[in-house]
Amino acid sequence: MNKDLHMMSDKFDDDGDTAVITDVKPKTKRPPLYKVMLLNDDFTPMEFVVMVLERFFGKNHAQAFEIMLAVHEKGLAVVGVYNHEIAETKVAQVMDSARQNQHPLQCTMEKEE
Ligand code: TYC
Repeated sequence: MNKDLHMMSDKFDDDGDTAVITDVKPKTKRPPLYKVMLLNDDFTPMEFVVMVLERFFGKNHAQAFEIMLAVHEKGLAVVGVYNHEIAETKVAQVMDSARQNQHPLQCTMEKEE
């Protein structure tokens, strides 16, 4: 009998003329995470940056002051790591608040490697 008549597919073909993929990647992938960063400038008041860190990033006053000083001294700092939607919301909250108060404070996000 011709074997091709009862073979379901090449997947079950054992005659050595076809390849079968056995090295399969695990399929679950964690969603990418994004670093949210504050940038230093010469004009935004220190106390405004501290307020932003308390209000939008859940920092207590001491943590907020420490992060604000790190940004002031180093030029920028990561203030939190979130999924894409939450990171976008944080950036928008900071940028809206800065604009409403006429401060040039900048907040950006960057995909984590
Ligand atoms: N450099 C500002 C000042 O001296 C303070 C500041 C800190 C501004 C952090 C922005 O992200 C910032 N008033």
